[in-house]
Amino acid sequence: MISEKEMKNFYVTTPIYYVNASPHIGHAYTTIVADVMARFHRMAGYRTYFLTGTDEHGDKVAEAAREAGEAPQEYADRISGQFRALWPKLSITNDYFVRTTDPDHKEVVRSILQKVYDSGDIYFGEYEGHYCVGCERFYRESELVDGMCPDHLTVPETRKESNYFFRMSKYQNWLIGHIQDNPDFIRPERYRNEALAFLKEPLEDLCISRPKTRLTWGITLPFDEQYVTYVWFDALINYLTGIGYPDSEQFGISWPVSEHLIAKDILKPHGIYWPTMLKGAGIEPYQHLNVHGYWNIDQNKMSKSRGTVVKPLDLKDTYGLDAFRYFLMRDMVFGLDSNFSEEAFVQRINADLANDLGNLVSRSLSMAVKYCEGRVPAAADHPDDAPLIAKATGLFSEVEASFRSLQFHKALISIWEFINLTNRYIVEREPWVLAKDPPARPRLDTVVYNILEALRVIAVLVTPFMPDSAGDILRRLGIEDVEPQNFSSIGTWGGLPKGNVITRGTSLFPRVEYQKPDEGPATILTDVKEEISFEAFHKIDLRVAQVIEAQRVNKSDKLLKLKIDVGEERTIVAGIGKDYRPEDLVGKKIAVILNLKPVKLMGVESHGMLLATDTGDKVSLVSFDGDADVGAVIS
Ligand code: ME8
Repeated sequence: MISEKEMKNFYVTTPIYYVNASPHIGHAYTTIVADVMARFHRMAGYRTYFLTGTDEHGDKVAEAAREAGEAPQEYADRISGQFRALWPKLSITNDYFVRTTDPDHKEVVRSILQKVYDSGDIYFGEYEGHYCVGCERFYRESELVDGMCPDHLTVPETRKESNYFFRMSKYQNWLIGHIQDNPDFIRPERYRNEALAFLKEPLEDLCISRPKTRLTWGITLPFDEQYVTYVWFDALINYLTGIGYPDSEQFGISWPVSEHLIAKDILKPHGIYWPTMLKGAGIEPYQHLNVHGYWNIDQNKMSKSRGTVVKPLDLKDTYGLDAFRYFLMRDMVFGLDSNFSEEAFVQRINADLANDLGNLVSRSLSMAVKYCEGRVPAAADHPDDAPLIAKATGLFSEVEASFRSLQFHKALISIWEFINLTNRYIVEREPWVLAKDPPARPRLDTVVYNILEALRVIAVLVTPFMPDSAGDILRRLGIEDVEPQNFSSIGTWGGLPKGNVITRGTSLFPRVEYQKPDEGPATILTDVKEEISFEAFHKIDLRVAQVIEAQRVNKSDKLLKLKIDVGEERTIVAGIGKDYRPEDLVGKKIAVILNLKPVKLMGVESHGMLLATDTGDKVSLVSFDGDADVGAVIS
């Protein structure tokens, strides 16, 4: 048995979001990354704690409440409620939701302020400077761009105030040393360098109060009733409150392994203020600050006035939650900015989910039903299967290494390489040929077993990213317990029990068609074909072609390689080899789709697809009445 001390722990946090605006894709991204990390660690046997919440005090929130005509608390309750209600809809599995207006949080903030005050690191002083209301902070002259706040592009107010200050400057050298001694304290490296660049300038003390004459919406200082706490000194402490600081068991377990997730906008408070605050309060620094880039919309910053704020629920409702989670994790390289476009999103769904994974699921399950009476067959060792099994057994470590370096997109690339390897395994082993040869029965069983087991390995590894679809695949494989923490055979081969009942089910990821915003919502195609517009049909480049050459594809009795004339020469690969002999095809006029994305079949690239019926027993080519012109459009 593993002792308490040996138990692996994991603690992940998101920023607590301001309640001055409703949740958008940026908030969804950070929270989904945290969720994927939390789920992965639970699956890998870590005792995991995941914290998110809302930041509710300060000028910005007070102003937003005023604009909405509500009292600050009432307003904060309402918007905080929107965040809290959103997360379960995105399958977020946070353990706790912290609010800075919670009484226990206020208590912790006051106790830390008192502690730092008693130690002499908080003093009373006067300050005059450029204050940006949007950022809730003073700016140095050198930080302004043309006299304006670099973030809000507004001219800051000049403010003079008597306030309380935290001696941040005292900890400058300590912080530089800590960042240098712990190269991954702030990561990726570009943000570590950015933090070190801030620290090249002398660090000023941090103003940590606001006089109540100007702002009352905040936590009253424990040592002066006339002041409230500066919102950042209040907000950062949520990471301690959320795990029951100071004396809960959870705090002892989680704090030493804390992983903060933020975007680059709040690097300074997290990379500079927070570690020095912790040092001042006599608390160990967090373990890692993980900083990601920004989602831009059509190459621009999201903007309410331009109407480019992307709402997570809109995307989820149109395309499905797992597709949305997959896209965010696959298309952003953690640390760099990424551009969101709905068109790119649709392309990803169709290529990676509908085509690669969706097809694998439906082919594999169909074969089990058709050839093995709907049960997982028995397998035997065969040397030809070694590459598939080797990739499968190494896959968990590959994915884990990508998680460790925050390269989530790479984790997905590794899994997709395995999906493609499995798809190739099916094409090359040709179970449909084995099925026609009774002595090959044991080999057919092994091939089908391997395909189903590969699918199990894939489903387990995509669980953190796409929990609903992964659970669905596992259940179709007859695995009932789909709770990640109960997965026992991660990184091993052969975990799928022989005899499990297989359920075919419906298409997991239907293809989706992108329609420009003025054409109405995107259409999700299902197995039952829906109506399409005339314009959509016209996007298909359907032509008359003439076969110039035809030959069999090596090692396949089904695939033929055809050279065709459509006004230009093309090569296509077609699965008609059982019903048509190559020599009978030369000179024939056939119907082809020209604008299909090229695919490689048994090593031969196909630039188009011919039209034929396929009943399972017989393939029959579409032909023409009379003499059709080569290259003519079919409409
Ligand atoms: O800063 N792309 O709250 P906030 C990616 N309350 N992520 C984005 C994003 C974008 N375009 N826009 C926002 C605050 N985010 C403070 C935090 S923590 C103690 C206090 C995400 O509501 C990203 O995580 O402005 C960013 O850091 C955060 O939302 C800022 O949220």
